[in-house]
Amino acid sequence: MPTALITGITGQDGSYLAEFLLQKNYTVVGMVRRTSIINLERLEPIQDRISLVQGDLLDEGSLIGVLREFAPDEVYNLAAMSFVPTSWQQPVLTGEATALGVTRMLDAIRLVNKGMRFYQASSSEMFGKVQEVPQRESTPFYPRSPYGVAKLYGHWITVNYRESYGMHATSGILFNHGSPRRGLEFVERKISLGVAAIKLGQLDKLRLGNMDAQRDLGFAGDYVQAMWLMLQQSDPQDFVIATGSTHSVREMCAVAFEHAGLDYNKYVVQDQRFYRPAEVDLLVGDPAKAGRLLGWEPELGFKELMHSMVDSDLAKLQSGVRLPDLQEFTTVRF
Ligand code: NAP
Ligand code: G4F
Repeated sequence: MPTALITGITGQDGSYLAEFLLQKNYTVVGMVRRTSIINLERLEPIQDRISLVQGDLLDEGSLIGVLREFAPDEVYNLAAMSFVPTSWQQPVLTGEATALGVTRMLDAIRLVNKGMRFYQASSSEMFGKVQEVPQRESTPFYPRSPYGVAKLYGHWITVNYRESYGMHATSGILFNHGSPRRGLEFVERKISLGVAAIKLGQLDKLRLGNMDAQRDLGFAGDYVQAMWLMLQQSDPQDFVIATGSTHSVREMCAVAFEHAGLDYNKYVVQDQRFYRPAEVDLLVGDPAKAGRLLGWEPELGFKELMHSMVDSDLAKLQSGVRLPDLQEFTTVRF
């Protein structure tokens, strides 16, 4: 059976992709970076069925070592500094991991075995100040954050290695996707956890930034299937993966609070600290090419996703799962 290497396996998408590939009988190898606390929460149910190996996108030698040892057929590069606000605070680190990290991995593949298939986790953040609505594969890019700029570098270096070396290197331009496993700092999870905490009397107010921003938001479990489909094509190409509809942060709040029987107007406070130096106002993708060539379409809708996240956070808080101190959660600049 084929072997897949996943970088970023400890993240949201990495955990869903690992589960998906195990169902397809892959041997799954996950690359994890060294941390002072082991961070395998999202992998708990499958930990005994995958191999984990240390490596870091900042260190090309470690990538070459992992590729030599496990000889994967497919490499899914999901690792990145993925949180947009942090990219203004740490622009150089963001460039090292999210941009140059892609070159390090592509070059490691070129050196070890350029027959390995490569997936790059590109992002709708690259469209930034959008030049066309909806955004499709041919839409010009205009990134609005150091993160978006770094992802754009990763995108073009993937195209370049494909064209320079004939590698099966593919870039998936994925629009926002969440799940109950989403990092706490991303807006839809901040909202679902905030709703659960307010409902249970553990929090008074939810502090947010720009509630007019609009995002095309799907379910991570649906999106990892598209990654795999891209690597099964004989002809490597780039694809937009999106739902085709968009929702404001305000709408996310309305749907999530309403699901818990609450009116968001009473609890949400707009706080300047959560506004960004440059905003991406509107993202909405056109997934027609993915539908046509990959046969991919999203299954879980926006409301169902928000509801499942609220339900999951309610269950977690009720079962006493220790989440970060809720006071800090509302004031730290996520
Ligand atoms: P995530 O939950 O933040 O996971 C990021 C992963 O990258 C974590 O496993 C993290 O490891 C790892 N990582 C960070 N720096 C690393 C380094 N230097 N070396 C090795 N590993 C490193 O992100 P996600 O939501 O799953 O997203 C997966 C990928 O898709 C990311 O590249 C993201 O930028 C991109 N993307 C996401 C979305 C979305 O809406 N979710 C949309 C478009 C594109 P630790 O656990 O050690 O921190
Ligand atoms: O949830 P966000 O932080 O996600 P953002 O910036 O769209 O980035 C996510 O999606 C990208 C794909 O387009 C990925 F590449 C990236 O890795 C990440 O997964 O913010 C969404 C929107 C923004 O417009 C932000 O200004 O929500 C707005 N927002 C309003 N209040 C907030 C908040 N965002 C956060 N994180 N926290 C707030 O309190």
